[in-house]
Amino acid sequence: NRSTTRTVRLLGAPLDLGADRRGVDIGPRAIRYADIATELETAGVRCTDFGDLRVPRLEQCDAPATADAKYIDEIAGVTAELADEVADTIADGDVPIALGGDHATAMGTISGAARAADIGVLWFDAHGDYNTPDTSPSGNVHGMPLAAVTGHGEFDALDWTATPTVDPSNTVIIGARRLDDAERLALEDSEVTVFTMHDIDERGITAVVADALDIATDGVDEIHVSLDLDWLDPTVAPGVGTPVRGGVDYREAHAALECVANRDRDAGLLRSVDIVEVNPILDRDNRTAEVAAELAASLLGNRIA
Ligand code: 6HN
Ligand code: MN
Ligand code: MN
Ligand code: MN
Repeated sequence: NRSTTRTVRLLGAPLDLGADRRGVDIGPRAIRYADIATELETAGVRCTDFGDLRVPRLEQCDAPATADAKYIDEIAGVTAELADEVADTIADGDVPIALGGDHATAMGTISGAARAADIGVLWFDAHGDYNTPDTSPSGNVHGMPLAAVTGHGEFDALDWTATPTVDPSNTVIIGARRLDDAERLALEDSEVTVFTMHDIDERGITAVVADALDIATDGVDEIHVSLDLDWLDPTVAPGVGTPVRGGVDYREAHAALECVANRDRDAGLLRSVDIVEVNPILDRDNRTAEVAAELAASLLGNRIA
């Protein structure tokens, strides 16, 4: 059982080099304006804010050297810095929440979190993010982070992926409903577990998340939670760059993260979090950032409500 009051440290990662649609770099600011700090404090969690990492602006970057994995060198630099901040945060006994930014952010969070101990990963997403530079239809690195951190594919620019940071058998995707063809085949060949929206429709969200937790924690002590806001249905979270109809609704999202929180309350397993893909330019009245802030409280809160 973990001690009752934890401290969360917000790490802003205004990274937009991994995605095509502009605006996701404003995500950290929008989530702060949606008052994530107050949401967390209200849920019984202390909250500190490290501010934003420095991220090169797209306009200042040279044209991508490779169309296979655009801006991979710049992304490698940013995620390496984020990994250091995440590792420092954990060493201080706090829980890092990286505020993205596009989902390439997660490569930094996860590699930093995996430095001191083996971890499992829960990946809440409409997508698999399991492309590689060889399979990606877009060349956008935000479609590749889960491959990178599980040691699938060649990522020359990312030296920290020389050894896989997480074991694919402790890696679970929840809510998938749009996989690219090659990505789907690669996932079928891998030890990554994929729970689709169909699984959630058939079995219900809490049963699926209970299974996911069992798989992610099998043989490891702690987990990383990666929350892509496009996991939710676009009617609930419209401010995302790659929306896909048919996602979870607000109640399912809340229930899912509360399941994780309940298990965490018993076992103290939540090591790190990222909240990504909030794009305020595509949003309506900052709704998606508000959902992100509220779900952070569902995940980390000390109360059941
Ligand atoms: N995300 N599978 C598509 C691609 O370009 O690789 C979309 C990826 C979306 C990534 O939402 O984090
Ligand atoms: Mn994603
Ligand atoms: Mn996604
Ligand atoms: Mn509840």
